[in-house]
Amino acid sequence: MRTALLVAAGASLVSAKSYNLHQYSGGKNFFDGWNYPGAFDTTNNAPTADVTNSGDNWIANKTYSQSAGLTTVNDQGHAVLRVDDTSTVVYNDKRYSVRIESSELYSIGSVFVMDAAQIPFGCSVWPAYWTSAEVWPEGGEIDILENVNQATNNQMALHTHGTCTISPESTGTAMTGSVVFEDCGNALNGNTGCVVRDPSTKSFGKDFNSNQGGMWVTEFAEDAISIWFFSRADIPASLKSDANSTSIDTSALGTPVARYPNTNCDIKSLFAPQKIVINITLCGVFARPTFNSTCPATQENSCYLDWVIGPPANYSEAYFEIVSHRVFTDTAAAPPTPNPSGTPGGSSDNSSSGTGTGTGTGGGSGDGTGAAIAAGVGSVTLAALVGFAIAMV
Ligand SMILES: *[C@@H]1O[C@H](CO)[C@@H](O)[C@H](O)[C@H]1NC(C)=O
Ligand SMILES: *[C@@H]1O[C@H](CO)[C@@H](O)[C@H](O)[C@H]1NC(C)=O
Ligand SMILES: *[C@@H]1O[C@H](CO)[C@@H](O)[C@H](O)[C@H]1NC(C)=O
Ligand SMILES: *[C@@H]1O[C@H](CO)[C@@H](O)[C@H](O)[C@H]1NC(C)=O
Ligand SMILES: *[C@@H]1O[C@H](CO)[C@@H](O)[C@H](O)[C@H]1NC(C)=O
Ligand SMILES: CC(=O)N[C@H]1CO[C@H](CO)[C@@H](O)[C@@H]1O
Repeated sequence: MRTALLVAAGASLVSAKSYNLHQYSGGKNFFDGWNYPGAFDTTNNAPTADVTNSGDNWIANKTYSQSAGLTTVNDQGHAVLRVDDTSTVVYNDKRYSVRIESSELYSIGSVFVMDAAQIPFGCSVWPAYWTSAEVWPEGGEIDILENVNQATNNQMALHTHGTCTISPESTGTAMTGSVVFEDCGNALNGNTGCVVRDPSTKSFGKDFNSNQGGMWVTEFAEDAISIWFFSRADIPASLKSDANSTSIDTSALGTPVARYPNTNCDIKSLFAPQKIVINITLCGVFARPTFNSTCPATQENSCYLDWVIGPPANYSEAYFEIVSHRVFTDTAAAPPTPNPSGTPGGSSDNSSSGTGTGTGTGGGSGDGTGAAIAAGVGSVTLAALVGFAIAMV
């Protein structure tokens, strides 16, 4: 089942930055609500290959993922997704890995929160936690967690089918990450997307894991796509998985590590509803050509020849351990406060197509949170909110 959520006006009128819990994935039921796109390919009489990335891995189907222990829930109730670390792989064969996708699609007006205790890393390993439109690349992609081999810092990116660039505004104090590529358009920069690098080594690989992991919060909003990263010790109390909060207020999270404002990027037209994807590729178009920058290359295609094939010992660290994944939306909001005349809160006129640019609050404070452009709290009209909801359908 897939459902394109409509962004409706609701508590958004009270605070445009507040979202309500829509979906909680955790504990023994973590894998409910996720699809396994891997399937046996009868044409080639082989499992699904990671074709688009020329990865040296098979994508395990659901049955195999479960029977081979590639997707499990551990004793702590954390979901584990791993590369096959028990099989010896022979030349010309591939190693099994996993890919799961949320069965639901989430519209603008959603926040994705991933609490992970461990992420896969190591030579040949390319982990990713990202979102994709059903129709790709037309509907856009948001890469929240991605890097390869023994890299030390996370790299985030947007991929768009049309023109989108990270504006100078966002390269200043509006975010803490550094811009690696400005163009989000897919035809540019060899398809790298507009990459922003997290300055913290705790955001990826070895340091992420040795600091007990952390949390990514991704706000998919019309005025900006923003990503926050908190290493375990820095996760705000209200956001901890244990707190199990039913709402999130992104205006309380401080400066994001990456912020893609709609200034030079029409988010509303470039991004269709997104599904969440968690996958681990081996080698492929990203990890293979960059292998020798952080890993010992002894020969051409050392990535495959020295790592993927042979004994499995190199993959003992190649797993995600996910404490919880949550999706908050501005749809399931509490009903708007009734207005004095007793008619439903807000205006019932949703015919106009407002742009959602309010007067904003906090602009000009110079503290970097400012950008304070769109989504001006309290000043966005219901018509504007519903207007962009309609545009998304
Ligand atoms: C699932 O994957 C396994 C291993 O590749 C394969 O043997 C099996 O036929 C697949 N099952 C289905 C229903 O495709
Ligand atoms: C894995 O994730 C990356 C994330 O950017 C994506 O480009 C790639 O298509 C994914 N591959 C598979 C096979 O899931
Ligand atoms: C947290 O909330 C979700 C959704 O309401 C629920 O399914 C889950 O059991 C809760 N977890 C804990 C630890 O309370
Ligand atoms: C990696 O391999 C490429 C291509 O063979 C080569 O040009 C480059 O110098 C190598 N880099 C390192 C760090 O060894
Ligand atoms: C708002 O627009 C939608 C889509 O056109 C329509 O189904 C709905 O009835 C409208 N609601 C109001 C209150 O006008
Ligand atoms: C980094 C690492 O663990 N490398 C190992 C990969 O697997 C080969 C073959 O088992 C070992 O020789 C390497 O030490």
